[in-house]
Amino acid sequence: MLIKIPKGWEISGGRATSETIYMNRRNILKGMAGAGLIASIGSNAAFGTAFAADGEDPSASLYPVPHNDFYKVTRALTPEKIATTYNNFYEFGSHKEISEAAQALKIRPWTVKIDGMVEKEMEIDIDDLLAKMPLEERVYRHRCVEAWSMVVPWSGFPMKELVKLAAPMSGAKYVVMQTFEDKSVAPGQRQFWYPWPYTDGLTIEEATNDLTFLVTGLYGKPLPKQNGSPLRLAAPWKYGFKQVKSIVRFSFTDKRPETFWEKLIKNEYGFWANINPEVPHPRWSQATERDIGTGERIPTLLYNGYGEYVADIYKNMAGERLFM
Ligand SMILES: Nc1nc2c(c(=O)[nH]1)N[C@H]1C(S)=C(S)[C@@H](COP(=O)(O)O)O[C@H]1N2
Ligand SMILES: [Mo]
Repeated sequence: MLIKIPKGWEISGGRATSETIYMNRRNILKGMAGAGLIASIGSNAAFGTAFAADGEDPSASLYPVPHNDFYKVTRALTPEKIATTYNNFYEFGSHKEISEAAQALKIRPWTVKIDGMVEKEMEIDIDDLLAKMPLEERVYRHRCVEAWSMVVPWSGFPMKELVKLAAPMSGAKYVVMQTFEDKSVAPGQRQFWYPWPYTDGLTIEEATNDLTFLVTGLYGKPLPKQNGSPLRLAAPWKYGFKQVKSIVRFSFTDKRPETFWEKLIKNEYGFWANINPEVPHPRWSQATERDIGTGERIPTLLYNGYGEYVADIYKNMAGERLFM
């Protein structure tokens, strides 16, 4: 296997979390699961009462998770307060101040369905999934098509681990991610002109790239609801609208899906949506972006700075609308 030497984009390794704390918590859980003491983590109250205070996310005791220092970002981390109060989540309103409204979302019980072109369709409880997956922390850039961006420490696991679990058939080419649908908690879903539920997709090759991350936490804690709890995507070389929040379903298919944003405005938002400062949005430039932490305007990078990991995926795709 080719070992990649990290490039010079340095960060202070300041987010590194304690391996010791992590190991203790994980070992307790693994030991209990191994001994059959918890038949189904999270699908009953045992997990929550044993490890988390009332009202806390039952996955709280899993965090912090070990920091993966391989993916480095030179910019400063965005303050947690800003990353968790300036959000896009149209289910809760088509503006940035949805963090309070999003608290109406019920994140337990939460079941993730895996279906379509897979060996065996399945439904898996989120806490069972968390217990199976190798959780780690990664600092990634996050760039919205609206030309703002942030840098945050996500916790989660490589999407390729979920693809492995799903065991797609050899003919499957795409995986479609779908957000929950519940008008009673998400007032935005009563706005009938949006093509709910929110969906977006990746090719299997993209989904199994090392960079592609399924996020379960932020800043060393469970993911806040407004950021897409309990499970959202971070494929950081693509615009933010690809990063589906609060996922309830992964469907494998051989047909390229039409995504939420394509259904809504096809000439502005395409399937690939790779970041490129030289390809403007039809209504504005993508050359620069505003860092919502520092307020600075900075140059946008091709593939958001992740070209060394992902550019090869697209080398034989001339003719595809790769950048919007
Ligand atoms: N279900 C759902 N997922 C979504 C969105 C949304 O409105 N609904 N907005 C997307 C957009 S446009 C962006 S920029 C990111 C914002 O993620 P953040 O609020 O964690 O920064 O979520 C993406 N995922
Ligand atoms: Mo976005």
